Amino acid sequence: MSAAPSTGTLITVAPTGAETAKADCPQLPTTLEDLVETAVACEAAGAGMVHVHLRDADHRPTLDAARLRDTVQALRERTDLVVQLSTGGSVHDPLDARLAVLDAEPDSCSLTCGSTNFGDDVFLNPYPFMAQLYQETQQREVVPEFELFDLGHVAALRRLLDTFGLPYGGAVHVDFVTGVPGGMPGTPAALLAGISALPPQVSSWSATGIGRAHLPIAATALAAGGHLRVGMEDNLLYARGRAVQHNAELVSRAADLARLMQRPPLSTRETRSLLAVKNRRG
Ligand code: KMH
Ligand code: ZN
Repeated sequence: MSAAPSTGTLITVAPTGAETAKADCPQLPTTLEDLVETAVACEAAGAGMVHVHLRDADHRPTLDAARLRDTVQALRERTDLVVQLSTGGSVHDPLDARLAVLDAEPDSCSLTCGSTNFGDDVFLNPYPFMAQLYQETQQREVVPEFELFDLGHVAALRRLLDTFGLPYGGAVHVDFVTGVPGGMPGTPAALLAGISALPPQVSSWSATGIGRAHLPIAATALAAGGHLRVGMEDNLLYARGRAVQHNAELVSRAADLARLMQRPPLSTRETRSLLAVKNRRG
């Protein structure tokens, strides 16, 4: 394993995602007001970073440039969270619109390290797209979070780092997204295989499990020295038969688990230092 186990836990909240319809889940935060309220509550509950997907006025996924900018600004004004914009968007978003997300000048952005079958769809990430996105993050001083949905993505991450060097800031943070139908399974064994394949440049890693993999993957990540991503992008059930009512519930539970494991949540200041994000707050 390349990354040294951390004494604290970065908790990333992914509150919305692009897959769940508002009609199916009225408590999903889809407006700017919802998102800011969610971010404030999740920061208070122990989150250090927010992974953001936007919705339009009809609650559908959007990469609208003005909305992205307004959202980054609002989250910076109302929270101290590291603001990470998704460049994955939805499976229907074109690659050029996904690259343009960086125009909103987030602290961090996601960068998925390969294509994945995604239910009945394909989440497309050809290597030239990844390479261009990565180099743009370096030029624009945005810290990428490398998203790994499959073991092959770990090999592509190694290729990116060996070819283009370290990200802006010098830290390499990756996030295992396990349990997507078509990606690596949401099992401890699969996560541990991914961790053991990480290239030596990786300085920290987190993990999330989709749906019922959420808790087992969180427990495994904590036990193995990693960080956590939670949120309604990944999991809509708090327990069997009990829907998540607010993302802060998932963050609170993750924070409790982290404290129980003697690895309390990192503050936003510690999170910025771990990820080596640029200070864009003046
Ligand atoms: N919505 C998925 C197709 C990311 O945010 O970068 C892609 C995704 C990954 O959620
Ligand atoms: Zn996402």
